[in-house]
Amino acid sequence: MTTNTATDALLHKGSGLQVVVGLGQSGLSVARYLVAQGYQVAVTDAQAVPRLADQLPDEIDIRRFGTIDAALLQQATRIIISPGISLATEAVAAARQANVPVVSDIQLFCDACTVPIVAITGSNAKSTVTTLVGQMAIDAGVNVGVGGNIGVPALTLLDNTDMELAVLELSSFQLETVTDLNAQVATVLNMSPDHLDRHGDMLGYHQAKHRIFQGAKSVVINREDALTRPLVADNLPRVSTGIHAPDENQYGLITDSEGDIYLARGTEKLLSADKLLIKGRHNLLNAQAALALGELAGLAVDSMLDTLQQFTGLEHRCQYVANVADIDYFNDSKGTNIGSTMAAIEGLGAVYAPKDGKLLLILGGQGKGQEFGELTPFINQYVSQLLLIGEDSQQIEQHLRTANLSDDVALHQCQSLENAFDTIQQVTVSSLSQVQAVLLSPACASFDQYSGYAARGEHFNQLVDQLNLARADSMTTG
Ligand code: UMA
Ligand code: ADP
Repeated sequence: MTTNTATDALLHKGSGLQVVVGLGQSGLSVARYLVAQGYQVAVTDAQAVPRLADQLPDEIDIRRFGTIDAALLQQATRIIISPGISLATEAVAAARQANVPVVSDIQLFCDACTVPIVAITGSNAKSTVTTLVGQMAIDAGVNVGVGGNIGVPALTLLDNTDMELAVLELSSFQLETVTDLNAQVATVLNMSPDHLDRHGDMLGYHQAKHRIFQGAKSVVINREDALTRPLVADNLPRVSTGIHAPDENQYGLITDSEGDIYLARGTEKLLSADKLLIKGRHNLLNAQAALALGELAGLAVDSMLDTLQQFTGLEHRCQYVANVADIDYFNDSKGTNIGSTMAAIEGLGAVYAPKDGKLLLILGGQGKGQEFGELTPFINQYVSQLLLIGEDSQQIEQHLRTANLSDDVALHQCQSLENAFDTIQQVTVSSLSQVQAVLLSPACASFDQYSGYAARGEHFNQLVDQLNLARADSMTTG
């Protein structure tokens, strides 16, 4: 791959000061990239001692830490903002007001990238689908770079000069300052409320996500979610996904007379759903999205179907942990908004309901301005025990009760996961609870109690292990 912004390190000398705001993973990648391009670069971060400061290139001598330096931002020719920093931050808003352009690392990436881009956003399933498409490309023999919100800063993909395809997971934060991403294929997988504390309302969130379609050459849409359709560019090649039987040129599900479900394209059955290792209706949609994106990026169908049959899913996403005392434990710590938690309750609830089983659901953390009442119908149908944790647990209870939480659902305020496990032991003693599965799917961010969803999920797994050991001990001593 060649890059548009080429190798001459002197090229951009004298073109003004580039100010990198936020020195996390993406800020560091931007600073390194811009220095290599020959720009004059300054960095500012609200932390007094940002963790990555000692990894900055020596050429950067303007380093303003401890507060985002408003005066520095006013001197910038261009600001490159990190996704975790809101455009409403006072110093940033003032610079925008003064007409200083503000872009993200993703803008720099797409300006420089000369290979086709598969661009993936959505409220949920981004990492799952991004990983799948990346794996499909590898298995098809394509030299692919996978990055973006998934944890690999996009600009670092440019280090691979042999890259033939870039697959990007993009968050609304990364997209809100992007113009003309020019993806080969772009998708919004699904839309449900998230990050409303940052975007103000659903409209702001929707507008940010839909910037992914700017300049796209083709699109993948979800037929059952109107909010995933681009509002403009109706003439672009598009392939759709959905849970119903597909028309020509669409992906969908066909159920045969035996009740067996198949992934299908048009009238052609591609693969029995039983052959997938990832379970639940939402994962059938994810598989279709990956096939549709891969098709529009030029990958061969047979190879993609092979990949699908090998894919075991990602950790902390409806991950089966263990069976303890006849109860299955599932870690869905990555369920950080109500859309993902609905999918988890519905997907797993439908597995246990035919056996008269109910779920014990652990919910709560930082609520991010969501309306939790929307979960109530799913909880009333599939959950018998509801355990609330985290800083917004009282507010969550209030939302659920206002939305007519059933009296058949026993609600416990537990504050922490440790307390929740004490409660689990008390309430599951009686078979009257009907609990056959414990599901951690918090619908909330974890930052009130953990460094991130992975730490929360690992803590859950650890508590399940302890429970298992305690039970094994009591069986030997008893
Ligand atoms: N900072 C400030 N002021 C603020 C907020 C942050 O100065 O108001 C500074 C912090 O002190 C820190 C730096 O900014 O030094 C952190 O920047 P960042 O929060 O943008 O984090 P990065 O390390 O650059 O990681 C970002 C994404 N983080 C966020 O969007 C919050 C990562 O997504 C992404 O993987 C990475 O870039 C590489 O592209 C994480 C995420 O949580 C996984 N994403 C959200 C999600 O998935 O829901 C959107
Ligand atoms: P993201 O990167 O968008 O957060 P992940 O693949 O990490 O997506 O999954 C996040 C959460 O969403 C997990 O709890 C997962 O079980 C759930 N999930 C996965 N696919 C879907 C889907 N199609 N619809 C709703 N929720 C989903």
